[in-house]
Amino acid sequence: MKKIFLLVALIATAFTQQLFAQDAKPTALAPLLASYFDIKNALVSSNSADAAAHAGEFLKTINGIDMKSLPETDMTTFMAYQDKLAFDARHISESKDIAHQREHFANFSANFFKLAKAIKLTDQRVYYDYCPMQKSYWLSADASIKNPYFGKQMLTCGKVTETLNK
Ligand SMILES: [Cu+2]
Repeated sequence: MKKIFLLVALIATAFTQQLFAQDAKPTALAPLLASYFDIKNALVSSNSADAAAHAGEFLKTINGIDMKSLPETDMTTFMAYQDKLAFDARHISESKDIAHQREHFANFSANFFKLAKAIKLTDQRVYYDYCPMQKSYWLSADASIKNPYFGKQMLTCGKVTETLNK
C-alpha cells in the first residue's frame, strides 16, 4: 500500500513539473508586457517624453510580432487586440501632452489587460489596479499602488482589483 502511495506521489510530482516546464516557455508576446510597464512607469513619473519614447518601442514591438510563432489560439486573441493596442500606443508616442497620453493609456490598459488575461505573458504576478478618480485601470508588477494617471499628485490613489498568476 505504501509503495502505491509513493508511486502516485512520484507520478503527480513528475506531472506537475511537466506542467511548469510548459508554462516556463515564454511567449513571443512577453516583450509587450515589459514595454507596457515602461510606459506606465513613465506616466507614474509624469514624464511625457519617456512615455512617448516607450510607446514608440511598444508600437515597434507589436508590429513586429511573428504571428507564426504563436499557437493558434493565442494568434486569434492577439489579432483581436493588435490594432486597438497599436492605435493607443501610436497616439501616446506622437503626443507630448501628458493629459492626452493618459487618456489613451486608460483604453490602452483595458485592452492590454484583456490580452494579458487571455495569454500568459509572464510567470510573475500582474496586478490590475483601479483609480476611482479617473475611473480607469492599469497593470502593475508591484502590489503597491503607484498611480500613472496622477503621478505624485495622487500617487497612492487606487486599489488592486485583480491579480494574475496568484
Ligand atoms: Cu490621441
